[in-house]
Amino acid sequence: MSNFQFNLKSKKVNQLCQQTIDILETRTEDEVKKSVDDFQDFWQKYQHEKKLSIAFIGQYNAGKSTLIKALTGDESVRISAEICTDKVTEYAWQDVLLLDTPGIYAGNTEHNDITLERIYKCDLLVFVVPNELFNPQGAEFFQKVANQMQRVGQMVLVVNKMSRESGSPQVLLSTIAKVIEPYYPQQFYTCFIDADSYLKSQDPKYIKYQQSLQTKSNFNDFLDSLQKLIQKNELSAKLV
Ligand SMILES: Nc1nc2c(ncn2[C@@H]2O[C@H](COP(=O)(O)OP(=O)(O)O)[C@@H](O)[C@H]2O)c(=O)[nH]1
Ligand SMILES: [Mg+2]
Repeated sequence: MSNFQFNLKSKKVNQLCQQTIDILETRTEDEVKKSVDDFQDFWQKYQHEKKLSIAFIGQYNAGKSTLIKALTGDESVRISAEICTDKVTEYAWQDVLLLDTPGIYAGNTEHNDITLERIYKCDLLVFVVPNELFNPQGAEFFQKVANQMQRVGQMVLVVNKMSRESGSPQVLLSTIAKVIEPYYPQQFYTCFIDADSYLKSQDPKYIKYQQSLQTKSNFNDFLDSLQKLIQKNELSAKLV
């Protein structure tokens, strides 16, 4: 079922529920009143729970956690050059729920499956690769998410660590295009950033360099990509 059909169906269900409630609310029998109250309790909670969720996925060590920390400013986000967690962790960012995943790495099929299961339920995805781009597991994982899970149009591709020796985005884009065939980098709002520079720009210790760190981070491009993706998917995302 396409998202569009899903939206229409969901709208119709909402309308039917409201009509039924309107009729039932005119009834005075205790049993009916209780059912209406129960339903309204449930409905309120359900509406409250409906939050947009975005999973950060990709290779481990690509900078997924750094990116989440840069977005949320949450000090509890763990960053490490080692594999530091095999769990999916949730962080609140405004009205959005961010999921930090351990990332995909070789010889870890069980945890990779856990990650896959969690991201199935997420509205949108941010796929992070480092400036060296995809390793073989990363490329395979990307294809799995785009192809098998059909998440094209719901995913941003972020190339992180651009402050390192990286080559120009133009050159990187042509390499990316080969890996993600038959798709194009533009379909993934591909952006080139340095999350670590943005994180530093938020640190009072580096206040003197705040502006230059922010420029170097190119973080606004990532925010733009994310904003476009949220706007494009807003209705369907909230209904999932
Ligand atoms: N130079 C540079 N290093 C980064 C950047 N982002 C993350 N790192 C470093 O890469 C390592 C892994 O980062 P982390 O966010 O834990 O990666 P994750 O495994 O994808 O969550 C850490 O040592 C970070 O400090 C970046 O934008 N630039
Ligand atoms: Mg991490």
